[in-house]
Amino acid sequence: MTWKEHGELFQRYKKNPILTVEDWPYQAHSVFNPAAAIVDGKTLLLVRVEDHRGFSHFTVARSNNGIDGWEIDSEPTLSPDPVNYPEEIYGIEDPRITYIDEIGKWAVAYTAFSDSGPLPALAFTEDFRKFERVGATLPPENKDAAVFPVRFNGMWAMLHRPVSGMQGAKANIWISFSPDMKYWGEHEVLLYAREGGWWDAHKIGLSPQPIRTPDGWLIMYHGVRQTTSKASYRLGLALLDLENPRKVLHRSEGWVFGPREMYERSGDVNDVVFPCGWVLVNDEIRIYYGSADTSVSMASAKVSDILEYIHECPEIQCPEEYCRSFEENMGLSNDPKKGDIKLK
Ligand code: BMA
Repeated sequence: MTWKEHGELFQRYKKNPILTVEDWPYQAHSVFNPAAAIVDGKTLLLVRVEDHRGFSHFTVARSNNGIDGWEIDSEPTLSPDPVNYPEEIYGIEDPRITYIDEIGKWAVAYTAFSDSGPLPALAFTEDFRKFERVGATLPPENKDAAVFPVRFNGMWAMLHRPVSGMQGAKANIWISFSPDMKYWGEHEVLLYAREGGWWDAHKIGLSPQPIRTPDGWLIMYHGVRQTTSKASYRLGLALLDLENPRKVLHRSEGWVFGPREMYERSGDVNDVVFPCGWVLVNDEIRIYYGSADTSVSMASAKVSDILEYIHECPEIQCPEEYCRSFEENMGLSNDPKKGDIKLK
């Protein structure tokens, strides 16, 4: 059966979950939302581990085949350091890792849980043993950050998801730029949450780090559907222009993966699939995801299927549905042909 017939682009590994707290070499409550990369020929997961206070830290798990035989660090690999970085007082969460060739290091973007709410923070590492922190990159409330591996016109770029206190405001994915990965500016919305009945209405956020394909930057994002009884976290894709990542070329209409199995539907937080990392293995992309905020699972899709799929998704030219609320609320009109929002 092809992905077009069964409706989900990514296929679960049949022995999911691949890592649970029972596998952990020390006492913990849950293991989930891992970043992922291929390092020295092995699959490396930087796993979010929640302790019995409810605070999270990161621990590395390495495997030759990316499926089993995990070697897990015997103690936390990166712990919160609230003495030097007070924004980490309630822990560190949801890492995304990107190799930055120009500086020969991995950038680890993560959420620091401060006493004013979550915010994006950044650290670098060469070996996933020692880490140098940049610290907080943007103020709260903001999450789901990852950096691109290259500069655009001399500037580094980062995706992230600020949340506004304004009633009814949507939580959209933003892009920001920096000359040095420390000072971030030129903030603008990249991808809007949709409205009404859409699976990705009102709240979206980046999932794994952006990856470069010949056709553009592929990003995976989560959409949060709120119903009277629960929220469901599902996943969609978008393709950004290679030279100018501010430009969205294509975006999913339906989700490509969502909670279905028991280990995704029931856990610490029900109905959640939440990948923070993906890797390329031969001709497939594997996503490593937190299942129900409780365990780590894996799913994969062929690169050729992903590219075929994303090209069949609508071209995004600031379609009416994303701009309508601006138009109505702020006296703006849009010009969908040019992809512009213009003042009346
Ligand atoms: C998001 C993040 C994730 C979590 C998800 C579901 O806001 O905090 O860490 O997996 O909610 O609880």
